Amino acid sequence: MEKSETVLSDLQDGVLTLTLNRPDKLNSFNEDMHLALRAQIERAHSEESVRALLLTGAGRGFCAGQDLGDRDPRKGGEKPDLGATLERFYNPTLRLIRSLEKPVICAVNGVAAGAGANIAFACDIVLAARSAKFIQAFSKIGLIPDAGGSWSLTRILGEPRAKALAMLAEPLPAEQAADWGLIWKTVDDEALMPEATSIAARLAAGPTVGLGLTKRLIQSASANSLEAHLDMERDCQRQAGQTDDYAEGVTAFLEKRPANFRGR
Ligand code: LHQ
Repeated sequence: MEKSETVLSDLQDGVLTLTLNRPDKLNSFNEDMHLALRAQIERAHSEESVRALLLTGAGRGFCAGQDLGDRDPRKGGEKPDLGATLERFYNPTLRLIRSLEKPVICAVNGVAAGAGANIAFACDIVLAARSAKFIQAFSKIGLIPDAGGSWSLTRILGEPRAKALAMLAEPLPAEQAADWGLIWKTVDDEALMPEATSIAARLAAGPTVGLGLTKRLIQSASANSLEAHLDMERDCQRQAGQTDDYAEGVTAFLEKRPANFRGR
């Protein structure tokens, strides 16, 4: 595996696997990890050879959000501008994940807290180890759920559950998160990476343009009227129908053989 210290990256068969790698700090974000993660997601945007992204964490945790040791209030000084931190680090990463028109799979290998949980919820297909848990830790330190959390929790769960999770900051077990539709599914701990890798490999061998357009449509659905959305489906289907992968998919069906998609 290629090493960039705080984020390990490995590109194989179209799957770019990114491993958050500050295990001693439960992969909490410092500036270096923010920048390394963003650079790798930008790479996924620009490199045609990347056809799926798989995000996970090293060690026993997935990600504990912001590194709280980075800005120790006991050291005094001016009060921090956390809005600037979001603008500079988290928000660009969230936008990059959501706008990447390739599947983003997240394998939550352990605790996901604060922004760590909400980055997971921004991914397309989220699997979690059965022992993992999600914590909206923000209220414990006087903050609001960021990294898109107050948006995604409310959209997915509705106000009652979103408010309770955010205000109480109680750990949500992975099984419960799956039952509530916050994630795709839980798997036995030892099966997490094999299963996530297999899903990522399957999607990386898929019709990338069609999958990307599917992501665009589903993410736009709740903000669109049905009228506007039907038009958008028409336009996306027009585009999908002009890909080589559509021709290959239909040909493979007619020839009763597996399709060999090229991602274009
Ligand atoms: C950590 C952290 C951590 C540093 C574990 N930082 N070291 C955006 C804008 C700007 C600023 C503020 O934040 C944000 C977004 C956010 O994400 S705010 C929310 C920040 N995250 C948290 O509040 C979670 C803090 N962590 C925890 O509550 C616990 O560590 C959890 C529940 C995640 C896990 O608990 P345990 O399994 O009991 O592990 P632990 O607490 O013993 O942690 C293991 C080590 O990791 C430990 O270090 P040590 O040297 O004592 O072994 C922790 O200090 C360190 N660590 N999270 N966020």
